[in-house]
Amino acid sequence: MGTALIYDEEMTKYKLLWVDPACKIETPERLTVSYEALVRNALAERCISVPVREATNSEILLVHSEEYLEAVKKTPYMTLEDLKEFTLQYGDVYFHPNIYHCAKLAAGSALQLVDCVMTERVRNGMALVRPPGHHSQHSAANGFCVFNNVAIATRYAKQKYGVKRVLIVDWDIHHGQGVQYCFEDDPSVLYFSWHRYEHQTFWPQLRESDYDSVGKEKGAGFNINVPWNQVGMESSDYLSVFCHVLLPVAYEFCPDLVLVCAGFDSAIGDPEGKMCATPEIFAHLTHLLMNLAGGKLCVVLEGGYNLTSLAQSVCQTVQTLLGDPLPRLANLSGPCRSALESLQCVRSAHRQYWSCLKHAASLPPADISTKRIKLAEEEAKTEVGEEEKSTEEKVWPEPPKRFSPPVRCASVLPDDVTRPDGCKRLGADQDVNPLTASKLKDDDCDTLSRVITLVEKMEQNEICSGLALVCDVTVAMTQVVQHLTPDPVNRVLIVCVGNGKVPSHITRDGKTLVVQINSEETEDQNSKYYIPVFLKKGCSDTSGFMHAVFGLILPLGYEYDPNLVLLVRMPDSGVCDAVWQQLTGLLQSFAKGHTLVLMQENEKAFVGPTTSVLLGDPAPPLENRQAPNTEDLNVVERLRDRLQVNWNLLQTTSECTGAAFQH
Ligand code: SS9
Ligand code: ZN
Repeated sequence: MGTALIYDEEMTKYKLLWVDPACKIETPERLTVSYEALVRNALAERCISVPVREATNSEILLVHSEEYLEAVKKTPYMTLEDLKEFTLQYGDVYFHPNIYHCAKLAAGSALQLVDCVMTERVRNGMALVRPPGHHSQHSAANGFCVFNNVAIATRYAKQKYGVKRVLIVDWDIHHGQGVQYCFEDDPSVLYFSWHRYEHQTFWPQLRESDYDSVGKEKGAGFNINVPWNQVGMESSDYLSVFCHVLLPVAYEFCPDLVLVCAGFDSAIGDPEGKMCATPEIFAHLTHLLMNLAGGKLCVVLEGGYNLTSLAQSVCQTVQTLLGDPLPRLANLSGPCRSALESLQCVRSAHRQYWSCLKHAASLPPADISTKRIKLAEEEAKTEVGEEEKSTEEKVWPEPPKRFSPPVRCASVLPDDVTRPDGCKRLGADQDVNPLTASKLKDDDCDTLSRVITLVEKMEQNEICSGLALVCDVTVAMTQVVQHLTPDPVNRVLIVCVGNGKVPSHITRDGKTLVVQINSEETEDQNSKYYIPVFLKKGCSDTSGFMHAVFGLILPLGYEYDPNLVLLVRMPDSGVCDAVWQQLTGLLQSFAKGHTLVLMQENEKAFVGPTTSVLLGDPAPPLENRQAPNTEDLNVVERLRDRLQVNWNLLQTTSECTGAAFQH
């Protein structure tokens, strides 16, 4: 199942015809540079090219009023003067004789994408469109947007395919207020947006873009706003919000379809956003959404006004949709103080709606709003100086080419286990380095030497990921760590699922990071590098387990930045298939996808589900939508409290005492 790419040159055929400094950044080149970069990087040819179509009147009317549609319909026949005047009734938008046609194609592109994904002709896809959509409203154009492409696609998916729950992730740097207004009272659509806000001083300067607009009536809790109150936010800030707000809530929501309002004005170099996250972050944001909704992910372009940054970000996104290994994100600093403040506010505003946030810190609302007003005043005073220093252009290195090893997944399996399709079996003789083999004197010698060979081939980038069935996972994990740790560049993240002792020469080597999810208490409780997560029902509790994945494993993994992930399935772990597959999929965020899965010989039944995920198939959705139990939530909370001094990405409040704050 492939990735759809929807693009048509026709959507480059309108532009600003008069002088308007607010609109001059929205140019036809935005689309041509994005598409040309996909062609140049041989990504376009790997996608399934899907033709555009016009959205019909009735499709546009799913979101917009008849009066508005009729008014826009007249624009192709207007004179320049009429167009200028028509434009004046709306904010930050321009009209052109061909924009109505393009707006119908942009909305139609989003619908084509939904059709392809829902009928399973493709797994996922991206639509490169102009004009964007997320600011446009029932009866108004706004912020370069004419029709609300993603909102129309959402209603269309619900109507045509009976989709029950849609998640909209708006990672554009502007608040998609048009999308918010459309679904404010609708609990079947979860709308998430982060946006430059600066205490309501940044466009569109709406009170309702703040964190306390959570949705209305039945839709309360289904609108999540993350205001950025400072510019210069980095990858760490974005990842914190994904780990500590969006992902836990999204998994609890359990969508049938995910749509992305994919604006890349949230990337470094953008003149509007003024943020500092490098284009590689979009590879990760995309990947983190790819295991929701069984992989049904439709990415629709919104903003992005630095042509270099835009093209690079589009490539990162599409390459991830295609399933290539992710780039490493080195030296993540942890979230800045202002980001933590926003995070804390959002989590506290939503704690009453989502059980995964039940234990989030609660702030007295009065206190927050006083702070908001006070900070807004300070902001206003410094505004002049701010404008002056921001004139220098940002520079950043071009994202390195993402390399796909010739073998995506290799296995070391006993002879009686059938090798899953697409997974290379590591042969006994020719592939094994004789030096390695001779070092091991064990009954399990042959298997273990093949495991080491697999690790070596991963180091040499000949193999991306691997799976081995061994007679003792603890022995195998020890061998792998001993093989790798002497080299100072190697950092191994071990994720242990289930009970059993991890040898202390691993947990105490001061280097290897071990996270173990278990139901038996272990003695070591105070180390930076050995993190036992004691859950009451152990790995068999889906919500508690996933809570630990988002709140601990993902942020720790990002900050640690391993070059190998060892995923160890302890005997009788009790973890269910879907949870195991989700974990396996999410761990591929790290170490360029170099994950080695170790399982006990008798767990043959899990070979198929594991390799399918290692080969890039999405994990099945977690249908069990029970609330995690209070004790487990507490355990994760306490661990975060203890560890956030060492690991900045675990922070969720700005009132932390121990850690040093960055930027
Ligand atoms: C110029 C103000 C431009 C409109 C931005 C619309 C972006 C749509 N400083 N405001 S993604
Ligand atoms: Zn934008």
